[in-house]
Amino acid sequence: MDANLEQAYKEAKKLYEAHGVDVEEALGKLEQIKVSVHCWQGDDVRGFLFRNQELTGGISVTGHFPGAARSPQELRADLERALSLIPGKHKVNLHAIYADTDEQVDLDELEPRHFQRWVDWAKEQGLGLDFNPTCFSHDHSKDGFTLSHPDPAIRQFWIDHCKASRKIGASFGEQLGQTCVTNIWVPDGFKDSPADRMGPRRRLKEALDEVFAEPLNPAHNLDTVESKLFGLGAEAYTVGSHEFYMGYGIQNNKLICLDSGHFHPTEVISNKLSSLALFSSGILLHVSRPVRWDSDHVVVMDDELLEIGRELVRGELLDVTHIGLDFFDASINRIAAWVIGTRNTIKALLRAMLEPVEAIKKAELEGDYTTRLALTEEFKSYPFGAVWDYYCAKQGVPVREAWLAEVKTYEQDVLMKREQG
Ligand code: RNT
Ligand code: ZN
Repeated sequence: MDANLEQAYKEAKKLYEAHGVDVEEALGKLEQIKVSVHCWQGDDVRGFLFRNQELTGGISVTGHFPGAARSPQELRADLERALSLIPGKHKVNLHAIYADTDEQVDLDELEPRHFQRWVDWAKEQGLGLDFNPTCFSHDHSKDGFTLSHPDPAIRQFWIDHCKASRKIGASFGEQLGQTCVTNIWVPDGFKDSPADRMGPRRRLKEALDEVFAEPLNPAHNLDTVESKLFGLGAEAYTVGSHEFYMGYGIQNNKLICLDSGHFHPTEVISNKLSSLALFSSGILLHVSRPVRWDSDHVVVMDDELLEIGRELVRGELLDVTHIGLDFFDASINRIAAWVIGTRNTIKALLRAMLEPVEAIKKAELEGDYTTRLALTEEFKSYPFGAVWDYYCAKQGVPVREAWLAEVKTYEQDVLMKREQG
C-alpha cells in the first residue's frame, strides 16, 4: 500500500480515536454491508424479454449516452467492470424483464430456469441476487393498472407474474445461500381525480393476498412492498400509497420498501426509518435522488444520504435494513453512474460510523444542544477521506478518482463499439 496513504490513515485514526471512535471496528462492519446494485442502470430499464416495448409505468429515463448493454452478456460484463471499482462484496438486483433465455416466454410463465445463467454468474462472482416482478412496460399494463386492474383476467396475469417472481427469488436464495429480497412495485394509478379510491385499493389488497398465499422459506426469499406518491400519468392517485403498504406490510409481516424519490419533495425517508423499524418486520431501501420529482438521479453525497447513513448506524438498523439502489441516468457513462452512486452510499455509511455517536447522544440527553451541534459540525471536516482511501486500497479497488480512468478505457474499448438500436 502507498506509504503516504497509510500515513494519512494513521493520523486520521488518531483524531477519531481521541473521541472514542474505533476506526478498525468501523471498517470491519463496513466490509459486511452488502449493497444491492440495480441492474437496470445498465440499459435504461429496457430488459431483454420485450426489446420493442417502450418504458411505461410512469418512470422515465432521459439521455443518449452511447453504450447501453444490449444483452445479458453485455450487462454482466458491465456490472463486473463496475463492481471491480467498488469496495466490498455486494448483490445485484434483477427485474423479471432481465431473464436470460432463448425462449419466447411471457411474464406469467417465467421460471427459475430462465435466470439460471444469472445464478451461475452470481455464484462465480460471489454475489447475491435480489429480484423484482416487472409490472410495467407490457401490453397488459398499458392502461395504467396491474394488480388492481378492474378486469379479473388481466389482474390474474399480474398475480401469476408476482407469484412466479417469488419462486424465482426463492430459487436465487436457495442456490446462492444468501436471502433474496423480492420487491413488488406496481405503477397503478389515475392521471386525474378518481371517482372511486377504495375499489382499486381493495383489489390491490386482495391480489397481494393471493400473491403471498404460499409461504416461502424466509432464509431463501423475503417479500417487500414499495409505495409511491405519484408517477408520470398517475399524478392524481396512486393505488399503492405509503399508508397502503405500511398497513399491508405491518399486518402481513412483509418488509416495507422506502424509495427516496417516492414522497413529497421536502419529505425524507431518513426520518421514517426509526418509526418503521419499531413496527415492521424489516425495511428495504431504494436509495435514489429525486430532483424536483421522482427523477432517479445518481446518488450523490447530499444531506439526505448522510442522514440515511446516520439513522442506520445510530439506530442500529443495519441488521434489519436491506440497502438497494434505484436510479437511472442515460446522460452519462452508465458504469460511472453505478460506481458513483454505490461508492457514495458506502461512503455515507462510513462517515456515519466515524461520528462520535456516544458523545453526541450523551450531550443530547444532558440537554447540551450546543455541544451536539458543535461536534456534529466539526466532524464534517474530519479526515474521513483518509479512512475511505485506506479502505479502498485494502479492498483492492482504485483509490479516489483513479477508477475513472478505468471506466474511460472501458468506454473506448467496449462501450463505444456497441451499436444502439
Ligand atoms: C418506480 C420504483 C421502482 C422502479 C424499479 C425499476 O418508481 O421506484 O422501484 O424504479 O423497480
Ligand atoms: Zn424504487
